[in-house]
Amino acid sequence: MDRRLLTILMVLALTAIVSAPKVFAHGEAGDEPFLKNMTTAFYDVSVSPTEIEVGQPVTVTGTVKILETWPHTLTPPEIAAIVPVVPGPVFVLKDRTINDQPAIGSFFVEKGGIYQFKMVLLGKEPGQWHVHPGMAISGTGTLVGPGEWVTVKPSATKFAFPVTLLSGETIELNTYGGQFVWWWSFAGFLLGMAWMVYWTFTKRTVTNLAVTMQLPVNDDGPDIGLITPRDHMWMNVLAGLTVLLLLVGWTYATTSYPVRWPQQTDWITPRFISSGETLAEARTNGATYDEATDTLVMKVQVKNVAGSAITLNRVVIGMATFVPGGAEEQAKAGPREYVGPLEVEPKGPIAPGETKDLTLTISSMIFSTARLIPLNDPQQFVAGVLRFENTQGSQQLVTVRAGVVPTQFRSQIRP
Ligand SMILES: [Cu+2]
Repeated sequence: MDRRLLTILMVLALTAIVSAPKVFAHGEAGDEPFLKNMTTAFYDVSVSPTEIEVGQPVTVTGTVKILETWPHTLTPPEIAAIVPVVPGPVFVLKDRTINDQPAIGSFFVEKGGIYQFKMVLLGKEPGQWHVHPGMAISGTGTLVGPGEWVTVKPSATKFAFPVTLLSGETIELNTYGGQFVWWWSFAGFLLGMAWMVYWTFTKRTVTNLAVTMQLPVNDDGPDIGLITPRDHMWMNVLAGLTVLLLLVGWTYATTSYPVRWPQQTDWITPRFISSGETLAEARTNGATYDEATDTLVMKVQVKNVAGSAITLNRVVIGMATFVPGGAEEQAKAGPREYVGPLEVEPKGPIAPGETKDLTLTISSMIFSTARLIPLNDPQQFVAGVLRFENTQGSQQLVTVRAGVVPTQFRSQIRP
């Protein structure tokens, strides 16, 4: 490659690295809106406490429902794991349950499934970290739930993560085998580097591609001194050292660890959690979205099929929860940045047997910060979960989907 071009590229790369501002989000805004609102709904999420010292626990609880509206363009959900979404290995995962069952690894999931999770994390690195629960779905990727800032303060006691093995021996998992893994990988790296440096700097293989490209595949190019018998000798030495490294590794593993076990997989099918006693039948009659004011208006026809009056107390869209009532009600619904107000018109409960046309108005910055509503997509849908409650306190989750018509784009508003 032209040296000047290479220099420019290097300078640009360095500038990008040095000048990049601290990144806070987890890329949730980057995902297409359908990937968030049509796939899952996270609700009742809690991350607490939000201030700890290194080594102390943070508990993440909540529920995620895989929606019946799962897009057919995505692989159907089959296997998933609930994971902490944090910036790098700044916490360790100590304990995790799904629907009250220990979930060491992944578990089987299905459309419509409801998964209550609990994760206990231990603070490992001091700092301010944004902690989200996420659902890593095989074939789709990680769908992120609402997050909360957690401050991890330095501690006088050193971070420890002891684990007792089947043999009864207790090891420190944070450092176990760390030195060996490092030096062993480094030995392999050195061999690779020796090979690369040999062919790049002393030969015309890479620096003179125009010449070497002219040669047929199995031509050593002896007349231009490209590959000599001496090179063959050194490459045989490198290959020999690689085989030796492998032999040493195998012998070391067999003699030092006579009892070995394959890595264990424990996939569970979590116990079924119902969407609740049937209280309501809901049908959407379209929605509009005003980007300039971040306002979603959804028309829903609700029929009360329960024996007592019902009310709508939550609308969950992707990682966001919208709640009727004031700040106090909102604070109970999840991490602050992902909870917004919900206005239901007409107000008041729906009597048994009554069918009411409701207008749900949600004005919230979350729509644009998390990019939840499609604005320019071939399929303009928004899906969400409506939660109804009757006077006895029974609740039902109803998944709805509505076509969204954008009424005003932000670019139309000129300052
Ligand atoms: Cu985040």
